[in-house]
Amino acid sequence: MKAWEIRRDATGLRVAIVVSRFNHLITVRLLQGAVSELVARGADADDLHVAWVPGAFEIPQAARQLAQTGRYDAVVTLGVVIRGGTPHFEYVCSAVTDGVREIVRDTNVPVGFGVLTTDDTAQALARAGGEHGNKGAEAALAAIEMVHVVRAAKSEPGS
Ligand code: INI
Repeated sequence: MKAWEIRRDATGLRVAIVVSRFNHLITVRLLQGAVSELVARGADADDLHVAWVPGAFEIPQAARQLAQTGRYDAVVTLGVVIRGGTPHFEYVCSAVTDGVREIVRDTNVPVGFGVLTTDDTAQALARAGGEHGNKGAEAALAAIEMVHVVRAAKSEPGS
């Protein structure tokens, strides 16, 4: 058995980060987590380009546009959707998850998914640098790993 090496080095990577303003007190924490993770793993802060969008619903359009430019090794998407007791929650969640999945399928550019979908603000805060870690950092790390997986998969393991 041979396996491709797991790589988590962000040196030289150009990354677009799409972050929604809705629930911005929480999304800014996700952004801090994502940027810290990328820089800690070697990315140059000047190579991290941030696009703010109004809400989670708008994330896929901006992420697709950025992925299609060919200028970025990866895209990281960040948002917070909080259940408000209305069907709107389900629609926004479906739109953002389906939209991001389609970008990956259509462009093959790695997209880290850091969109929280929670019942309440406390759950979101716990996942934005609180007791359950930072989903923004996790999404950034997933994107870094996938850049290397996609590159490495062009050759056999160990080559
Ligand atoms: N957008 C979010 O990012 N989070 C939410 O919780 C949310 N809720 O609950 O409505 C939300 N709605 C706005 C939506 O994403 C669009 O920006 C809006 O509908 C305009 O197109």
